[in-house]
Amino acid sequence: MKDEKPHSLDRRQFISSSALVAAGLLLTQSACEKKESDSTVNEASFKGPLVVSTWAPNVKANAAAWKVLEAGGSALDAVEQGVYIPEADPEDSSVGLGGLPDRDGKVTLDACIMDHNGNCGAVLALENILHPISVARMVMEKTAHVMLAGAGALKFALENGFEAVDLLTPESEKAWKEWLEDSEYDPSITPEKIMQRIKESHDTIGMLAIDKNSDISGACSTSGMAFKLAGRVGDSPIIGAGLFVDNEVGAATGTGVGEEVVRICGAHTIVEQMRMGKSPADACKEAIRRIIQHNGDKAQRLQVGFIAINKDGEIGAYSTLPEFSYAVQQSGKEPEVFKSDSWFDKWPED
Ligand code: SD4
Repeated sequence: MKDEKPHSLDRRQFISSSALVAAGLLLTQSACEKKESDSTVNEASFKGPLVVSTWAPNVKANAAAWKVLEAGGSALDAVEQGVYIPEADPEDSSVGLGGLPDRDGKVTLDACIMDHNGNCGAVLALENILHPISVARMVMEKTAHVMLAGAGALKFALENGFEAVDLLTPESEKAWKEWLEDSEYDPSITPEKIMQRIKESHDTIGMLAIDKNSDISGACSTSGMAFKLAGRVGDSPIIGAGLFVDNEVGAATGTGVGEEVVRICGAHTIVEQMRMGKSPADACKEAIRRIIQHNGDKAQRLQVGFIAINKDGEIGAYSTLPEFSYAVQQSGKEPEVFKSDSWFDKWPED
């Protein structure tokens, strides 16, 4: 276990994003150039833009969000456009098209979005829609509700001009059929499996952005835990768990075993910790500490990672286990990728 004090931002492990791009965005140990870096913008009144996403491959998503922000667009538009990238990527087996299905072979998507006014919208267990994040935004903007689930969410999407598409790719179907052979479900992903997923460049996207007006928005999109029970919903579409934005304080989002995030109201906990004065990194660490406390030894096999930003443009992250990465883009800097500090120094051996 690491010392109680999380590393300050300038001691974070830095991964050159240009190296990642050159390596086809594969995050491997050898591609991880560890350098001293400080991507913090410590100004009294921080003016964006800034965008931060879970997982290294989402430098591509950040680039799409950055286009919107650079042109003076809103953080809300930026996070929606950014999240489109993994949602439409068939190679990303944790989000949108090509997402791994539930144990009945159905791809069911969870997504939510929240803006600087505290408006929010979410879809849960939505099938056959390429961009669940836009349906979540439409729930926010065009209904009196916050969440729509399952068949109702699909009906709403189709009635509002979204097209039905088949999201199960041949690769995901193959993976599901292989899984059916022994049908074991273990949310405590083994190191090999998570390394494989990282190498294959995918996992749930949580994205936070600050625009030129200093307004914050966030979005989160996932196909959820692979081979989950039909109807299972994780943290990602739950406002306060997978995502929370408070324009006075900051925002947080996460990835990993959603049940653990829901149990501690992860993103809201982090924002409230920042409100009480903690840095984003310390606030993320406090949320992780609660997960560790609930789970005892079992926590050593549960990956959860959080990212957070505050109103001053400070960025922080923390995870239960190593290998959680996040991507950052901000004014005057090249896109960057960092490895988060983690509670445990290594994955268990077996
Ligand atoms: C879930 N938090 O459905 C999501 C899964 C995830 O990377 O983040 N995978 O529980």
